[in-house]
Amino acid sequence: MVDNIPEHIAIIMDGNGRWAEKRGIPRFAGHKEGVSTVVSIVKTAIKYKVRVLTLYAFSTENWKRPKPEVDFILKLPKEFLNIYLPELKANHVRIGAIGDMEKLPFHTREALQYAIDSTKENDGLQMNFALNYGGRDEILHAVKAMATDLNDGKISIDKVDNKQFSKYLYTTDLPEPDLLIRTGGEKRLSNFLLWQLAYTEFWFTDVLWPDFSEKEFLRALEDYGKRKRRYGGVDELNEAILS
Ligand code: V0D
Repeated sequence: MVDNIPEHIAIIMDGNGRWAEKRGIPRFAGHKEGVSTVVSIVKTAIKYKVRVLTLYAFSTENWKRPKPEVDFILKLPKEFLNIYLPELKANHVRIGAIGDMEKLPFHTREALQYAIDSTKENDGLQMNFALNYGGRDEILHAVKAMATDLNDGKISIDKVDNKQFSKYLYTTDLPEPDLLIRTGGEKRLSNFLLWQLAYTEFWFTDVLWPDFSEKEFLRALEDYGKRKRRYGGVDELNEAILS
């Protein structure tokens, strides 16, 4: 039994290249296999009534990879959507994106924009892809947008607080993640959702993303269900001891 299902799950889908290298096949084959994991994890998320899923698909640092690998990765959204968009729509999925879309190739943006537009009325799982996303860039982007509004007199400086500021982030209107999962063995944030993860529970696994199964996903959900979240306060037992 899995109870206390997180409302918003963020995932760093790491280990695709290494998965392929271990098999002596090209790295792009690992990315392709990673797409299958996305499909299976989305199905599981729908089954367990997760409200929001945010997947780290392409970071601002990923441009440093060899050009053929980057080109291949940036074709995946269109390929994915050509096959799965009808099924996602049938399941009421709403697609969103976070990151700086302007630097992405036209074919990537076009496929993504179509998916966003044609699912915007859906009320099922909100599925966000972080594309050309970097947490520090996101914060800078928000600061600049807010400074412009301050300058134009649209907001006043004494009304600026955490809530107000967070409206300028790419994640406007999204709840903060309850659970962050990172596959592939690394235990770091790699510039993902820096502001939004302030109170999020972290769960790490050595399993590489192409091998990340429903069973492993449920382990993360079960583990999360057992944790007590305090948001900087104390839990009831501690409160009783301290008083
Ligand atoms: C590569 C593992 C699906 C991570 C999964 C452009 C690395 C496979 C999408 C996708 C990627 C994005 C937007 C959308 C629909 C699907 C995707 C990228 C990488 C970065 F609307 N998989 N996938 N996007 N990989």
